Amino acid sequence: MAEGARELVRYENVDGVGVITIDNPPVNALSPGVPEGIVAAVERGNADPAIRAMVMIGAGRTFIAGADIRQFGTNRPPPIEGRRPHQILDRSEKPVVAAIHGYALGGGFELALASNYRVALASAKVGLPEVLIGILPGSGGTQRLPRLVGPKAAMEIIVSGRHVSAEEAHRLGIIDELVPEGADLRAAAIAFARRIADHRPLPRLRERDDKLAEAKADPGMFEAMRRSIARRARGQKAPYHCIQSVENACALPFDEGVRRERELFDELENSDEARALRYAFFAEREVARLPDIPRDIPLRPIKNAAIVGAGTMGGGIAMSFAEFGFPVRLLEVSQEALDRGLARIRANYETRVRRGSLSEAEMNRRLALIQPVTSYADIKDCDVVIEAVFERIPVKEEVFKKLDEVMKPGALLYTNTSGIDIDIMANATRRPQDVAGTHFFAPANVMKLFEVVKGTKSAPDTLATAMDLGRKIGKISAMAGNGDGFVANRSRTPFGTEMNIMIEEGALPEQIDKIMVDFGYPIGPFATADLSGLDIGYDSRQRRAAQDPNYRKMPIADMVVEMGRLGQKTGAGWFKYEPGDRTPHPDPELARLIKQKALELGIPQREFSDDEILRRLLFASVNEACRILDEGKAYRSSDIDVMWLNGFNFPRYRGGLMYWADTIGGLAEVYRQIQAWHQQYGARWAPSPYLRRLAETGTSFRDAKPSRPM
Ligand code: T1G
Repeated sequence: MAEGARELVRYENVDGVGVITIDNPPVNALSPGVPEGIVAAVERGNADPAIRAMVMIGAGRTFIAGADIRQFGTNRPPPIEGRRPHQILDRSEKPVVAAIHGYALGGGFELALASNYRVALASAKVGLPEVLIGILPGSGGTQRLPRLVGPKAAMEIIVSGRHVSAEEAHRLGIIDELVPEGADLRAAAIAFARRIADHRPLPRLRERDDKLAEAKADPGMFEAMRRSIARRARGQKAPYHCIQSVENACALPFDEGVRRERELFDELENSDEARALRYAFFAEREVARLPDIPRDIPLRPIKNAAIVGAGTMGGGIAMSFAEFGFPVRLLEVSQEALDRGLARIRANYETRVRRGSLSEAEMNRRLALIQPVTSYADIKDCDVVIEAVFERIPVKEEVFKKLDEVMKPGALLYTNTSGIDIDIMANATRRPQDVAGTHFFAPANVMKLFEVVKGTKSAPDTLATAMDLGRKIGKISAMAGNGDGFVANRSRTPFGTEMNIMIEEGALPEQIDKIMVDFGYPIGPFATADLSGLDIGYDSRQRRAAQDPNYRKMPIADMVVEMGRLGQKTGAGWFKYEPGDRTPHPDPELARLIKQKALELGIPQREFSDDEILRRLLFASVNEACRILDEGKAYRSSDIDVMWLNGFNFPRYRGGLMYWADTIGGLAEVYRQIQAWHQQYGARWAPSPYLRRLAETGTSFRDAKPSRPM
């Protein structure tokens, strides 16, 4: 090890137990030097006659979180077959105990599986999340886990990529001994190692085939799994390679299965989907970096919260806080509205309990954290309050005046507004520095995007605390500059404009929806509008038309609403719905009325190619995103991608709106097409100067530096 360089892998003899400590902050990833250190340490323990057993443990906050994802896509040297850590562990003559705290994920979990025993702290989690970054476990995980828990359970864990709690892993037989929270894991693992030091034969998963018999009894399990993931795995290869590799484990000798696993891995590492998913992974970490606020700025403590407004959004926000253990007071001045809000929350939980995705005990734990109140005096001591009342300026101003009178000094006053100028609420108080936007996306307890909006006077710690709060309630926080629609909704608005205009020009909702579902969206944009309710968009269009004489009306979209077709809630919107069934059905009667209206309006009708529809929708938003970046309302194009992935269900395996635009032949092509539509359609398609500059210099969004911080 170079002089002075920190030892990535330490080895020490603790009374005959060789303790191997991996020390590669922040998450003990298997970066270059770590696998080599592990191999050397295991071989050293085997060669040392004083050593009877070994313990492998992580320094810092976790075991090993997996291979170093940053190494993927680089032309790094291939592993030396036979000398890979999991293969050395397989050959160890002395028992190795993996001692797990924090996370054992990916390659880290695979090394634990290649160890003879596994002990874990009760709060630890294990998992094989490789599929989430477009690859598959490449160090024997698809061969060992099925031998430990059976192919069916293994496939579910590998194809979902989910984390498995130590308690569940212990039930499944993955963890041999649970170490109570707060106990000394290292000491417990050393004691365990002493107890089993002389047990022979050493348990090696490569030698266990009994659980694989499950596949003989149920050979259809692999096809069944392929069918069950078809919808959400559209366009992706990794989930299917995962299934194939588990199927290989049941059909091939162990070493052959490992060899095939490596081949399947090599096919995926540099696939478009793996590159895009790696990009998304790092973009969702980069988004937390605020260039103009110090990373170590002291945050305001938040031990409890208050929500003003028990409507759909207020209730969903309260559920987010309760899910992560925050006591939350839900304020509605009218008892009747409060009761309705609570009933909606309880109904939501009861549905999930019925479906088995939430235990009764967990539901009750969360309900106990939500305290309904009807007076502002009841929330005055809360550390943070989030206003979630009607999107009407006078109503919000009134709320913030009350909050200013009542809330303790230093309380954070956040608003969930989806587009009203934050400064209006801030200026209704004498403490604008404590005010910022915290914009949730419906349904608030489900969607991960948490848009933090900067008011002119928002203090840095007010903003930094909001970003941290989002993470603490399971969201992905992204900073947005103030302004109409902030960043996420503002970048999405042109998509909505173009979809409505293409309907006027002759496209049909079902045609546009199919193209976007084939592109990878879970449901199409018209079906999504039907789900949220068409009256919301209608009201907002009428408000804009009243404020702005140049606002382009959407006569056909308005016609649909004026016919009383509000979407699923009225059984018909852009599509028809059977009672109790959410499946959208094309409506020939509506198609006829649309055609008739378009003819009345004298709008020339024409056919559309799939590619034109896709580009009309997404290029419109790319152009608006460029305007946003040029105005300094977002720090990075990748932040906008994080918003589209977590706020609008943009298909993750395509990386994000801006990442996708980079990949379809360069921004010059995007710019050329937008210029053409500018000629054809006028002002709304005026190309952003930011886009023009990138196109002319051949710069991608990924390489572009933001025009200026917010
Ligand atoms: N490689 C490189 N950097 C990583 C990393 C990894 N595997 N995991 C985390 N980081 C960085 C991250 O970018 C951030 O950096 C910092 O660590 C803290 O992360 C052979 C091939 C472990 C649950 O997919 O899920 O093994 O921003 O903010 O919220 O079969 O990190 O500080 O500069 O996320 O506490 C499989 C990915 C790899 C796990 C912790 N493993 N990591 O969450 O911290 S493929 C994974 C996570 C593999 C084998 C295959 C999470 C976490 P920075 P963080 P966190």
